Amino acid sequence: MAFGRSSRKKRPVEPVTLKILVAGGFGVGKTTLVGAVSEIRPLRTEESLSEAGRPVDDLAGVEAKTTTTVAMDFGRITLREDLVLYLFGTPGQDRFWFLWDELAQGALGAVVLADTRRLEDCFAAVDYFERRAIPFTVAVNCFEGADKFPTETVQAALDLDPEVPVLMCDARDRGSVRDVLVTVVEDAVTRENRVREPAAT
Ligand SMILES: Nc1nc2c(ncn2[C@@H]2O[C@H](COP(=O)(O)OP(=O)(O)OP(=O)(O)O)[C@@H](O)[C@H]2O)c(=O)[nH]1
Ligand SMILES: [Mg+2]
Repeated sequence: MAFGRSSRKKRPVEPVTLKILVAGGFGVGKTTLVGAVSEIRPLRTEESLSEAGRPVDDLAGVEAKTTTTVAMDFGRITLREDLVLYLFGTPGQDRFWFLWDELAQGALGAVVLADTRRLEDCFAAVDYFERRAIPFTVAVNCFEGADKFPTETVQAALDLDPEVPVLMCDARDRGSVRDVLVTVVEDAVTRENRVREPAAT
């Protein structure tokens, strides 16, 4: 049987699948971000915020929030015909840190979502990825009413390596989140190539 060019063209492309983490502090919009872009109904593990959690779950700025992620969010987006991202949203609260190592296995890169009204909430996520050399991009989720800062200010406040991309986003907006994910993939791939092919001397 002959395999001409035309029959080869019709073969479906087997996409490359990449795992991306979505991290950041409590209530910064991780579940919202995964839900905004996922082409499958996102798997969520939301539980109601309880009276018992009130002293530790700081709702300043997200007073309308009624639930929190207790294990993970999961979603999928096809960036290109041959490139599919699996998104894993992490739980935001400190008491679920023990899940992170499991979630981080095999991740190409990560988004650290930040809210400028409480930037310190994402320090732990930034530290986590820096320590493990997992490439990450910082995406500032621009809530209404939050002061807008230039990316350089955010970069300095988080004491980031100048190569770490910082961009503004709206976690509810599909296009905006897509742009963030494209940046994460491009940055992670660039870094990986640099590690594999050190500059010739
Ligand atoms: N105004 C505004 N509200 C947002 C935005 N993103 C998320 N929210 C709201 O903020 C609250 C927190 O969003 P979540 O997506 O649950 O945050 P999370 O980071 O998953 O929270 P945890 O899993 O509990 O850490 C929800 O009430 C959202 O509707 C945004 O970009 N703008
Ligand atoms: Mg969540």
